[in-house]
Amino acid sequence: MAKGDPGVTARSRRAAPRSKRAAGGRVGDPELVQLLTPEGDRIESAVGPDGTEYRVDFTDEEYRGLYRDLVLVRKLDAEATALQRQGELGLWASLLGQEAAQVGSGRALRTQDMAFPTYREHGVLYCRGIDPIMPLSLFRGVDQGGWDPNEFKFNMYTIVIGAQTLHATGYAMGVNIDGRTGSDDGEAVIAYFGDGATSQGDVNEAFVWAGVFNAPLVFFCQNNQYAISQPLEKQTRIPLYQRAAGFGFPGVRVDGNDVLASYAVTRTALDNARHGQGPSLIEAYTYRMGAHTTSDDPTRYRIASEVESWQAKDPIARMKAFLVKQQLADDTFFAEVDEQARREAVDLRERVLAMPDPEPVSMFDHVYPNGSPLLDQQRAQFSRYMESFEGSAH
Ligand SMILES: Cc1ncc(C[n+]2csc(CCOP(=O)(O)OP(=O)(O)O)c2C)c(N)n1
Ligand SMILES: [Mg+2]
Repeated sequence: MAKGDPGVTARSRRAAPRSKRAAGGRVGDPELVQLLTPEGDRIESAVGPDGTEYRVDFTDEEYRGLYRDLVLVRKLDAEATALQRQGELGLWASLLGQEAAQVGSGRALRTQDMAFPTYREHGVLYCRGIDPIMPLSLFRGVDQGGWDPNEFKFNMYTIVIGAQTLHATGYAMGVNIDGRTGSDDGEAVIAYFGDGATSQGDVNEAFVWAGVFNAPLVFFCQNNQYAISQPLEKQTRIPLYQRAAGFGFPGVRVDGNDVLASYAVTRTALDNARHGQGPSLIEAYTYRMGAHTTSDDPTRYRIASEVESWQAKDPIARMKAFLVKQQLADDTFFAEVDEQARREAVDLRERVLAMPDPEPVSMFDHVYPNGSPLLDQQRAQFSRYMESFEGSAH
């Protein structure tokens, strides 16, 4: 587990970066903040469009911790996909390819920060310390989500596209009203959403309200290039991060397959928010390597060569290349991480298969916190109905 804090932790001497480059610094990618190239080479710092300089300063242990996180969340995600294929889950929305955007931003959150996910943020959920089985019980249909948003500072998964950006804005406005910003201990809020969600009214309304009320909110858009079958060019004619300017707050595009840059950019945006500097938009430029969900067949709308070109930018491969090149990890370490991932996946599978089916009458339990007379009536009626089957073959 990485707890890196740029500027605070000791710099790794062996991991000393090669060179310093302005944002991207690569032909064709002038707008991308990147600190780790696809080949695994470190870039000392990168400059965002508003002149902000981004860098990280992790210890060797923290670099290895980030790699471990990436491998674990990918393995658990693959296990969930397999469980769905075997009929054990109703549906699964895989994060394959988006591990760095999620682990980088998830590890950038401080304990007091609040996150509002979509249905795909299993990596952020993992970083928040929530048992990875929680979303599986939701997708198995045996409960309605399961975790306490206040305990973990991680809201329920939201399937309604973009709705959580409004929830996050309202929450962040409340943080301001309660006076919980203005210091290092201040609370910042992060709202996750996709490229397709940027076309939703909810998201644009959230931008307006967050901007006007200076809400301590980071809008974190994982641009994975598709909204189910709809490619990015159907959502926008300008880079998504540039939309922020129209709402009066900063926007930045980060290489979402680079865990270091994703961390650096998110940590800066969160710290700005907690210090009262208002909202910002991060566009994490990444790619959905798998299907939209297990109900989708991406071969019907995208070509194999496109997927292959993104495989060359794989977030885990580049972190591994970095660790090897800098001699921060050896084969024993990589084998041990793989073994841990295998064990955790087996454990996840066994616990999913052992999940009890809920009593049908329990569907009335969480409708209202304190119940209601009408609901009591319905519960009693339903119980009588269920009892009518007792002793019968049905
Ligand atoms: C309000 C609403 N409209 C439509 C849908 C159906 N739907 C589910 S996922 C999705 C695409 C979302 O794409 P994007 O925002 O890019 O997120 P991604 O799934 O790529 O992470 C749509 C249209 C929905 N869930 N909610
Ligand atoms: Mg998308």
